[in-house]
Amino acid sequence: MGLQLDCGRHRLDLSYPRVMGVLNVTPDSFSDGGEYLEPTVAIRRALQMQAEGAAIIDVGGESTRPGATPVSVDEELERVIPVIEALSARLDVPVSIDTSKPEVMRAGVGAGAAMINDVRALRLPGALDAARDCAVPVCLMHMQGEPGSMQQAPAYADVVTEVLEFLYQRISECEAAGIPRDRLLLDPGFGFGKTLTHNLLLLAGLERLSEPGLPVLAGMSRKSMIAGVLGREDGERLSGSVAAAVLAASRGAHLLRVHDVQPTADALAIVRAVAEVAWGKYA
Ligand code: YH5
Repeated sequence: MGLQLDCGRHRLDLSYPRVMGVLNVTPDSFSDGGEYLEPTVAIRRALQMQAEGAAIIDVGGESTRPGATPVSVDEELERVIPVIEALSARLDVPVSIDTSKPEVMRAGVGAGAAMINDVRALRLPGALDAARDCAVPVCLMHMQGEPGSMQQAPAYADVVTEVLEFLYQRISECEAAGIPRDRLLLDPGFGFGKTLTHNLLLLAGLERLSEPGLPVLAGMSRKSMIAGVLGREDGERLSGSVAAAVLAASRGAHLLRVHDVQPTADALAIVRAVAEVAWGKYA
């Protein structure tokens, strides 16, 4: 048995690449058009993603896209808590809460969330303590700058090394705050304070993110880096997103955060099958 992540009453088997399905409960998100504000609609979509092979559903109420408006604690709670309550009662797979706010972490885990996904890597005041008290796995993501301004002039001397150094720093802050290391996942934060070239360098060098020995999460689905390579800003990003997920999985990513679950799960089944024969499991 390979890597297993303990998520309360759930176990997440990360011994082969798995899909995290994105469920936005934001009215201002452009990929999903705010259609998931209604809990009944959110539940239907989450059940569909589960049936399509998602191993975990990521629920987020704060849009962190470039230029998105900040959301108050109360607004974020109103958006995500009813959805998390409904989903954790109905789904067979765990739910993660995509938030940076300590109050939302506590309420989300209280409502049944089995993982915290924080694009700010527990840097907001009180977030380390909240995550420690919640006692669920936490994904630490790298971001340069803040969502409002992060795409203005991203700069690195060596993007892979700097992202890795940031994540090592966050791991040690977590350990100092009493969060056990085996509860952490790492994410390079594609699109968060990075140019297209930075994003491609991170994907090319993703294997180095396994150096700390923690599970790696990658989220490139429908992002501008996909459109940037294709040279068409708007339009179809599915094939590009699936290709990026395959490349990340083949470089050791354990969890792929995606909007299009079925096609990604199919593509990852091929990665898994090839990896398993290459390990000599069936030779
Ligand atoms: C991530 O990478 N991303 S929210 C812009 C898009 C499309 C999608 C321009 N939360 C991540 O999905 N959590 C988000 O088109 C995340 N890793 C983790 N752990 C941004 C997003 C998106 C942005």
